[in-house]
Amino acid sequence: IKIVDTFKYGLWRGSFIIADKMSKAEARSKFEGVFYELIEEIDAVVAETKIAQPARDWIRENLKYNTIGGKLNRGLSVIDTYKLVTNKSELTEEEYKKVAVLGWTIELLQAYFLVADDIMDASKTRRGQPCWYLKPNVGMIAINDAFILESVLYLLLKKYFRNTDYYVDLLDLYHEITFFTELGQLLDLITAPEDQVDLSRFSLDKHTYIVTYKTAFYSFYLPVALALYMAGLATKSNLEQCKKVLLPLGAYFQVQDDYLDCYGDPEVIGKIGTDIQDNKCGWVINVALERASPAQREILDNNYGRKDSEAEARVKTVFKELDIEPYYHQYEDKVAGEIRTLIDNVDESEGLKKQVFTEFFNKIYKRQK
Ligand code: DMA
Ligand code: MG
Ligand code: MG
Ligand code: MG
Repeated sequence: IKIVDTFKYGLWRGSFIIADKMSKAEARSKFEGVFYELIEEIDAVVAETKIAQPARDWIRENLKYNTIGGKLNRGLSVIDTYKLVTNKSELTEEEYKKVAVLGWTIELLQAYFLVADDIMDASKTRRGQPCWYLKPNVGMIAINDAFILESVLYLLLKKYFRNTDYYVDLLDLYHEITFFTELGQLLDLITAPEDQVDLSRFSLDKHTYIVTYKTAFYSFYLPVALALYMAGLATKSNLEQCKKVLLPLGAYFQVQDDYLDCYGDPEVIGKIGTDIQDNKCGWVINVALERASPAQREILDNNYGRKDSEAEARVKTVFKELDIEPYYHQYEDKVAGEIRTLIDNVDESEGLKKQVFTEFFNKIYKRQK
């Protein structure tokens, strides 16, 4: 009897897991479907300018190549958060489209940052394909293409939110978060000069500033804040509480990104790591610096930040000796505990839900890509 029960339970649980996966895949493809509609809507606006057809085609290609193909964590979180805080499991078509558009505006912001980031980081691949700026006919036109991706986001905000009472709040939020991301990128870049390796400039404090500004604000705070504005729940207290949880969560996400840059499988993460050769003030090197002996420190000083794969391999050998990998797994558990405490302390009295944060956390905990 026990065996039969276990079997039945297994089947029941198994089908539950499959159903959950299917609904996630469905949610994703429904969201992706909206983007194909948006490409047509954007093209119609571009056409009004009477620009030549090749430019229209170029913009469509830019939109497709750079906006689609990612994990969609940010965009989907806007929809998930909106449904949670409004207590609606189903949305009308019109409401769904609107919140999905809001989700796509973050994906466009992300596309804009990534096209530029890949040029600045001299990256080779992104989402399993060559970086846009490396495409034979693109090159530095990619800089203008990045600007266009950003402009398109405002075009969509205008089309869908111009008549709402929170339109100005959305614009303000976008401008502020974009500026913060640029500040993070600035510190990331000037802490990693190409020809002057000076590891004494690095520190975990500096790293925390970089990752909070370049990643956490736009990837974690922004999706939830957007959903709260649309739900009419963007009170001062709710927004402050979001920051308290989502900035550390986003910093953790960028620590994972730094770790995966060195230890992830390029086939899985869709990009080839560049941080060691780029002299980046990432999480891995900062931990290594805290643990290195004088001899190991000398190897790091002489090999970090060189555009040379043998030097990169020597750096990785020191990382291996320093047991960075097992330390990272301990660190993940420690951060998970801290974030759970932050979530437990969230005050739900103004309509915010702890579940918004637990879902976001579950999306990224122990991620491999
Ligand atoms: C990226 O940091 C931050 C922004 C704002 C794009 P990164 O260079 O580590 O990202 P990636 O590893 O994806 O190139
Ligand atoms: Mg990069
Ligand atoms: Mg970068
Ligand atoms: Mg990275």
